[in-house]
Amino acid sequence: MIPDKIPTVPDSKEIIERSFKDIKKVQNVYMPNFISKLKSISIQKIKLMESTALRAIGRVYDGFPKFDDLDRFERDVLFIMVNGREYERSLNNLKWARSKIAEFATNSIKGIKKAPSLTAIARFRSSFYGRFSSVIEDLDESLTFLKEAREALKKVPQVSREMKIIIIAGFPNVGKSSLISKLTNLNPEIADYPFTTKSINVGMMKMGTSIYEVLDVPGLLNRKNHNSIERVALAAIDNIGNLVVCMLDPSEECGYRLEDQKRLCDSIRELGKNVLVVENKSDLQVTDSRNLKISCATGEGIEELKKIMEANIGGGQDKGNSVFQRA
Ligand SMILES: Nc1nc2c(ncn2[C@@H]2O[C@H](COP(=O)(O)OP(=O)(O)OP(=O)(O)O)[C@@H](O)[C@H]2O)c(=O)[nH]1
Ligand SMILES: [Mg+2]
Repeated sequence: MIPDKIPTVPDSKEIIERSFKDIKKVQNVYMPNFISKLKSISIQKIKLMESTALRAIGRVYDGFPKFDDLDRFERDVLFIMVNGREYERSLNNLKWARSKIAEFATNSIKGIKKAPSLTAIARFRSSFYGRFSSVIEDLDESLTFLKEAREALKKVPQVSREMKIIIIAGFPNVGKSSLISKLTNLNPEIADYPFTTKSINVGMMKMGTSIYEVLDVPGLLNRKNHNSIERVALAAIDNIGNLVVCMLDPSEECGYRLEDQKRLCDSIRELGKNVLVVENKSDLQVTDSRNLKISCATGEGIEELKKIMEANIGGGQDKGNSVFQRA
C-alpha cells in the first residue's frame, strides 16, 4: 500500500543547516573545570546534531514505501515513472547515512570523553562536523531523486482492492471516458481527439447490492514499444482487472481501423484476462457481429451492458477463462 501522506523531502543543505542551527541551543553552563565544560558542551552539540539529522532522514526513510510494501500494480506503475533500482538505492543510502551518523557521533563522543586537552576535544568535534556534513552532502542525489519519486507516488491511482474492478480499455478516442461517465458519477475529460485521458480515472458503480470499481484507462495502440502512459494502462489491465471491457469503435470515427482495434482486444485476452468486447457508437455504425452494441451518445445498450458485466465479473483474478466471444 502507498501511504496517503508521503513526507516532503528536504535537500542535504537544509538538513545540514538545520542541524548546525540547533547546536546554538546548547546552554553555556557554569563549570569550574574548563576542560570538563568544553567536553560537556561538545558532547551536547554532537548529540543534538545527530538527533536533528536522524530525525530528518528517518522521516523520509520511514515515510516512503519500501519495495515489499507495494503490490504488483503499485510497483509497476511507480517503476514506469521512476527507475526502480534508483528508488531502492536512494532509500538504502538514507539508511546507510543514518547508521554512519550514529556511528560517528558515538565514536566522537567516546574520543571527547577521553581527550586530554582542549585541542584534542576541538579536533574530535571538528572532525565530527566534517564527516557529518560530508555524509549528508553525499545524500543530495538520493534526496533529489526521492523528491521526484514522491511526485510519482502521488500519481499512482488509489484503487481499493476490496471491490471487484472493471477496466474499460480500448484504442484512443473510442469512447472509454464517455462510458465511465455513464456507469459512475465521474465526469472525466471527453474530447474528439486521441490520448485525451493521460492517467487512470477511478469511479464507483453500484449494481444491485454490490459496488464495483470502474477504471477508465488511457487509450492503447497495437505496438511493441508503449509509451509510459500506455504502460500504466497495461499495468492496470495486467494486475488488477477482474473484468476488462474492451471497447471498439466500428464507425472508425476515432481515427483507427476496426481490424487494429480488434487485435488489441485479442492481445488483452492473450494476457489471460476476462474480456468483454463492446461496440460503441451504435448511433453511427452497427456491425453484424455478436458483440454487444452500445451508444454512449444515446444511452442505447448501457443497461444491458451493466447486466452482462454483473453476470460475468465473478472469478476474481482468474486467468485464461474468458467466457466471451472473440472480437
Ligand atoms: N457519435 C458518438 N460519439 C461518441 C460516442 N461515445 C463517445 N463519443 C465521442 O467520441 C469522442 C471520444 O470520446 P472519449 O470518451 O473521450 O474517448 P476515449 O476513448 O476516452 O479517448 P482517449 O481518452 O483519448 O483514449 C468524443 O468526441 C465523444 O463525444 C457514441 O456513442 N457516439
Ligand atoms: Mg478518455
